[in-house]
Amino acid sequence: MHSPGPQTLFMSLGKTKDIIKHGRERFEQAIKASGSRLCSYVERVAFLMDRSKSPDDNSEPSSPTVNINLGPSANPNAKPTDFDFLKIIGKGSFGKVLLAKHKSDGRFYAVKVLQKKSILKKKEQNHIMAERNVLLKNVKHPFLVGLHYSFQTKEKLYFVLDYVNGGELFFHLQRERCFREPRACFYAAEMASAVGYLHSLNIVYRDLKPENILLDCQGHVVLTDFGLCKEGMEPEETTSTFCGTPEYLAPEVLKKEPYDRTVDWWCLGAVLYEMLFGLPPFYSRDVSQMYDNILYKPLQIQGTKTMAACDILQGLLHKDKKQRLGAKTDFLEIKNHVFFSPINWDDLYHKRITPPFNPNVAGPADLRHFDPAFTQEAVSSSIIRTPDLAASCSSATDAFLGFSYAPNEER
Ligand code: ISQ
Repeated sequence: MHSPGPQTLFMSLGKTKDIIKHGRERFEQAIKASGSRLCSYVERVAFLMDRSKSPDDNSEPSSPTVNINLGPSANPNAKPTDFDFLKIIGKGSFGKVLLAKHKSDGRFYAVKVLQKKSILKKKEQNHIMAERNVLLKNVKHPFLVGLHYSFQTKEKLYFVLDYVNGGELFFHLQRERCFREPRACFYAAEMASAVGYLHSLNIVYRDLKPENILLDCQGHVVLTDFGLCKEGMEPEETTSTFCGTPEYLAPEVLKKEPYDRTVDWWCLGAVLYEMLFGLPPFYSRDVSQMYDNILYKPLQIQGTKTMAACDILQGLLHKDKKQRLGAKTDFLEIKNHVFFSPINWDDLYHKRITPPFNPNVAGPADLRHFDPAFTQEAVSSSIIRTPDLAASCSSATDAFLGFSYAPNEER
């Protein structure tokens, strides 16, 4: 079955040149500088927590023994030892994404592992877990990463996701500096299709940002990290709790004003701008200047872009969310914009449009598009023996190909 995946904290390759050095660090600095309240992933997951104790729980009160309602994706029979964990392919403060091979079916998966402890430590929100929970919705779309199933141990959550190995979109962008309009149009259309679908389920994605946009082996877009999006927002509804990530901050988010689904159209504009120009809109090396630019500086569009491209960027990156493209009829407005006139949306949805770029991956185990920092780290450092993993490790020591064990570290 397919439903949304959890947040991805997945870094891209080669963010070394200044022109492309616009990743997480500078935005994190930006956030610190601004004092904005970032509702972290921790908080976003916390609403899934059920404070009831596990039947087998006899540990200290602070132990992460809560059960989490994983919805229909929960597979009560699954366990970590079902997998051979091969490589780290993504990493964030709350967990890692591992390339894993299922021992029985021999297939490769991306398994996202989250520490319950780190989730609980930060903030607990006793939100009601009901149908409004994203994980309880049957979310399935060609450009959203598929969740096969999920399971939990005492300490961790595991999300068994499609393994997508065409690399991050922005890894390819960084190599090429910018994309021509038809290519940018194709990717933006696939993203818009996915975002429009989420909106139709009253899910606001919020996290459309470089590291969440992958390409599959054919070159189609796959968005990750939408499993814990802000959901249940009716069209007129807003929230003032910023739970986004610091890239592509919309003005209303920066100002800590209520935001709604139009925040996703701002983010789409930011991604499109970066695909066309090689840098995010309003970029400045000086973080506070960049903040100022987002809030007050008119969008500047230089170079030889078409009128259609200029117009859609102006529309999506409108500082006033009420006047932003998509504010009235949501995806329909985006779909009908002249920039997307080359797109047959039905063909797009059914993947009948040949992607403009083929990532040329040899097979499911081909890691060429993943950041060597992760894949090498897997070899050099990072296996941790927590109770959850001890069984997995002891039963299949050489299953962790390329891993060396470092007791007392976390995986
Ligand atoms: C699927 N394939 C590769 C990398 C991934 C990162 C996060 C979530 C899913 C993924």
